[in-house]
Amino acid sequence: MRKMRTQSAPWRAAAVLASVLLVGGVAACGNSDTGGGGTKDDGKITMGFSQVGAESGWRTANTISIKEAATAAGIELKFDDAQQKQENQIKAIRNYIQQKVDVIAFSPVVESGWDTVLKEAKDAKIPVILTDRSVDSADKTLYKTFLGSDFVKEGKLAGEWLVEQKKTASGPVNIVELQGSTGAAPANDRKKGFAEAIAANPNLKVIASQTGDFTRAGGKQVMEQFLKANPKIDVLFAHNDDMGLGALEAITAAGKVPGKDITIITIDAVKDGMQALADGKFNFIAECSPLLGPQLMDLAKKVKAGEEVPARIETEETTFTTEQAKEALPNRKY
Ligand code: GYE
Repeated sequence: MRKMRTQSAPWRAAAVLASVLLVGGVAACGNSDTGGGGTKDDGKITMGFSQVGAESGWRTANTISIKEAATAAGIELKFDDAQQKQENQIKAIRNYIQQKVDVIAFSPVVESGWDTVLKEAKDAKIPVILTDRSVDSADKTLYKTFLGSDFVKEGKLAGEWLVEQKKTASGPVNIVELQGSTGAAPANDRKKGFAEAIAANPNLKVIASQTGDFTRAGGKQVMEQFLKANPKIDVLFAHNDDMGLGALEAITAAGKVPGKDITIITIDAVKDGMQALADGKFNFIAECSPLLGPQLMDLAKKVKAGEEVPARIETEETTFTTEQAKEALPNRKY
């Protein structure tokens, strides 16, 4: 008894710590109905963000946009790079749940397999915002909103441009396709949109289609194989600029002139891609904007405040020909 009243110094310290944790814990439960996961309600928002990786120029620009926008919005950002692996993203999301962040945002590396971890976030009352890429979960209550591009539309715009270019072609037009990362929404959707558009002209045929993982190295390597296996390639459709840029090296090494012998269509419109387009090495780019940071931070504030947000917010984008790329390049931010 006596011992209990006159605690030793380490015991006292432990008791103080325990009560601090307890108070923190009680406060943590206090704001759950605002949609926040339960950090102390000091008005400050903490966001846990799980990024796909650092596979492309697009991704680099997207990461910078998110970090800068968080600072500008006064949001504390916990950031994790998943290196293009779903298991790393699931681990990061579970960490954020444990840390009781206010909002979780992530760009899912693939579309499928998210229900369990999203359910865990929902049970912990931490709102989730999907950004850039979406998931195929049937239960739409597992996340608050999806902010990003319409990838089917991007693929369609790429295909429609080609249909227009080749409308007088009398013989077969052989197309090779460099797909994005297997299972990723932009890879699935761009493939679909492009295929739908080129179906308008039976002369247009995809003779080979393989993933280059959205990287320059992947684009180069797969294009080398395409060139070896197919003597007549008229068109390359690459699901992003980086794979197209990698493919340029393979095409040049094979003694062909990119943009002339092989028409090149890509998606993204990052600076290096736009430069290739302005130089006539690429022929057409469908834009995909990576500058999602400011909108994401706005959404985080709204969901934390318990406000309703639209289920889908689409990014505005355009397309570029060589002439348009020359005009746009000087003001291109990424
Ligand atoms: O097009 C590609 C990146 O998800 C829209 O991912 C993004 C895609 C982008 O690696 O360059």
